Amino acid sequence: MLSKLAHLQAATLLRRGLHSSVASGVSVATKKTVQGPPSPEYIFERESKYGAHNYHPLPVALEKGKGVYVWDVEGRKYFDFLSAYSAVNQGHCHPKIVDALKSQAEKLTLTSRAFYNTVLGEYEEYVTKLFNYQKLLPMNTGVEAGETACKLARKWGYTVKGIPKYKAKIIFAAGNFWGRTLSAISSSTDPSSYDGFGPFMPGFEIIPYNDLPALERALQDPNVAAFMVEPIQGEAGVIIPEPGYLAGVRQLCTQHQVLFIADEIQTGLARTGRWLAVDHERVRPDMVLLGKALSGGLYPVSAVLCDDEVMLTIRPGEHGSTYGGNPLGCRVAITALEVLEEENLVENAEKMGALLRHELMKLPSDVVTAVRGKGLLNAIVIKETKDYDAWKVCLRLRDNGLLAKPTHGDIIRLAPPLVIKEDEIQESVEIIHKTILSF
Ligand code: PXG
Repeated sequence: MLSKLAHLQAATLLRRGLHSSVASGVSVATKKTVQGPPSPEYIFERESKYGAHNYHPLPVALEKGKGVYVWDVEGRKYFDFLSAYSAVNQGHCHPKIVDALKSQAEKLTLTSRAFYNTVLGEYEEYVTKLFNYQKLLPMNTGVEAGETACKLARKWGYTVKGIPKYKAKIIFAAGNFWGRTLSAISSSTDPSSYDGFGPFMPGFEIIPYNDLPALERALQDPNVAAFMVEPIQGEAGVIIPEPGYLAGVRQLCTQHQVLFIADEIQTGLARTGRWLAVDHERVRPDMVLLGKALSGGLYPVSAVLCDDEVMLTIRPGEHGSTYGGNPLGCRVAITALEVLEEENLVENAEKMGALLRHELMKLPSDVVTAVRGKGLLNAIVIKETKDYDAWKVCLRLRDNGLLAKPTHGDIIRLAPPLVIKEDEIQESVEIIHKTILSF
């Protein structure tokens, strides 16, 4: 019986074009029999051979994570200073969130929205009360939250503001990043996002970031329905607007009857030392987009928050998603938010972030030309020379036990999970110092 099963498995692997020796631990890359998990080289090569080449990962093959640490297949331990682009704010494999996922997975995972489930309403009540909005619309990925916000803004524009049919405009800020769908790249100013993928979504307009006069000019057009903006631009390299920008956005949007959509997918949920990054300026957007850490890295969960005036413009059948609002995702999200509350991760992000920047300021300014950030969303700018650049710095950080990823060539984002403690900040800063001084 067993050998028949093994034979069947081997046959399946071969049908998939995978050599059966893969399963028995023979490395295609090294052509050597390996004990235990496959070698990093094998993992890199297999992904390259069978997967699309739409990413350029740092060469490290991870197998395990716990809190602020991850381990590679050879047992080497690293500080994770990317946190899956701020999705694992609660730390890797948080035991309380893992338990919630396990027990809900054994009960009910997906019903679709054709029927009610016991968890969705509980989740919607919890999140809307936490953030003080009347309604929530559940989706899965961040980019779907952005798409949802654009649809809501257009519908509101036609049915409430009175914009002539199909004339609605949405304004975005240059340098924005909200995902990879055709809509998201239509608002992008980064050629690596949009080049080769046109034609683009009509009705989108781009103005400079952190530029209130430009916004004021754009809002003169009565067909503008919304302005969608990140309170701090994450992917652009942790770009922090001038103090007063978000308050100015709020004021201008109110004045011109335009919806202020805050994309808090990377900045929200305690990352910047506040529940939402807009809280730094005590402003209340008309729509808030959440994702990433909403599930603590266990499951794709995203959400749009807004009030009835906007949310109820979409009626049954006009929007949705098979997995959106599923009980497994909702249970995970409730628990992920509880962890942020119970472990005071807002306060910890604020405190540890200040300490991290204080230490990073001591780096030699001929290599590190800028240090910036809020809470635990930080970046350093590396001066590029013929001998080194941000990619090389990240490779050496990896060799010294810390994982980070460059963005835009010369910027390294430093954003560890928010559960990081003071001694761990000190230890990681020592790694960063040692690495920078080695150049
Ligand atoms: N908004 C912001 C501000 C983001 O940073 C998204 C929306 C889209 O989220 P999803 O879940 O659709 O990826 C993001 C995503 C990556 C990557 O390739 C993602 C982000 C930043 C850098 C890389 O995984 N942010």
